[in-house]
Amino acid sequence: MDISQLCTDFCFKGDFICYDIIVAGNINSTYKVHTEDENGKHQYLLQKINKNVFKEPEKIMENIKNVNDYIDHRHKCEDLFVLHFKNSKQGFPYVIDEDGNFWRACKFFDCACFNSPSDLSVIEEAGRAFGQFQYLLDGYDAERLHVTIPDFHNTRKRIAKLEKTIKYAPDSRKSNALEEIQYILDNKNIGVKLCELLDEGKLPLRVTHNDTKCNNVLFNKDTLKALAVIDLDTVMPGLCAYDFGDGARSICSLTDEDEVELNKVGFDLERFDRFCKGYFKYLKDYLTQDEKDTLALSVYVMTLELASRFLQDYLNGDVYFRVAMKEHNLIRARCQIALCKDIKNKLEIMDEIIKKYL
Ligand code: GN1
Ligand code: MG
Repeated sequence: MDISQLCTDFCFKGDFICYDIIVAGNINSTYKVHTEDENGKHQYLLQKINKNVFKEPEKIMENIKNVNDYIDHRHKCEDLFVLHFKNSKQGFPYVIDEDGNFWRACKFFDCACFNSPSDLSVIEEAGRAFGQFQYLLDGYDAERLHVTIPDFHNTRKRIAKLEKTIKYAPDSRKSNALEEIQYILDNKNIGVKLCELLDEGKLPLRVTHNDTKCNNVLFNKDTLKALAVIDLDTVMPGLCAYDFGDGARSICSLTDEDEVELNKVGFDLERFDRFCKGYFKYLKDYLTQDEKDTLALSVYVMTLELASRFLQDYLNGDVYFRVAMKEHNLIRARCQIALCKDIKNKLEIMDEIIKKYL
């Protein structure tokens, strides 16, 4: 990894000084790069795209550019900006290094970012940002988007993939995960509900973000206002339920995604109330009744889907999500399953809260 060469390739101001690894995200690798020239110090963000996950990184960059331009030009808005990537010396929004890795770069913004915030105004802002992002993409022609990961939120296929993996997974891993496997199989009928409604033509396909984790919102460090929605790698045609459900899963969870002490894991209704307040600020008159009716359910479905993805990766030898400790994917799956159980008990109250804001 020749960071200094990448600085030249992306025409960063100044000479390369050093870099820090930014520990965020489970897929791509991110670095903060420091350079210096006669005018002072500069900071940039460099990111290596995970080619195992994104087979055609050029297509992601094309999607991001088009979506950013759409938001910029059609809907100039003051309270949400988009993050533009820099062009390389050759005029591409990426650089391919000598090992064939894809890199992208942008200016470094000194922002705040949260995994599981407890501050209710931060939660409302995170909801507002993702809801507004959805709203701003209204009218964007989904046909113009590359599908960067096919069937990304096809929960039925995700669970089918898990079932296939169970068949050939090593006994050493399978025996550690029997309860978790059972939970997902027992709840498969609920997991496939969004797929069924989509098949029946009841839900409109929209352009969605598809990875509405709390840490994909950047906040102003002082005011704690949401500034930008980032990580547009998975912007694709999708259901409104994907973004709402995954956002609530992540933002209203009492713990990080890999909490080991399962008694601490839970879904917080006070946070959910504020998340909804923010989320629906721009979407009140936009969603169809059928969409509205799926929202509480979507929180459960997206949590179950992620549990099955973590579990599948554990059984498959940890080849997709980056792991930082032994059995990390199993720990994550257990945590998401504990969250599922809590969400299931709260679905009716969640529906009431949703109705209050819609
Ligand atoms: C991955 O890398 P990150 O944290 O943005 C994953 C999401 C998961 C998430 C769970 C492309 O997102 O789908 O919800 O981990 N992204 C991809 O933490 O698979
Ligand atoms: Mg992501």
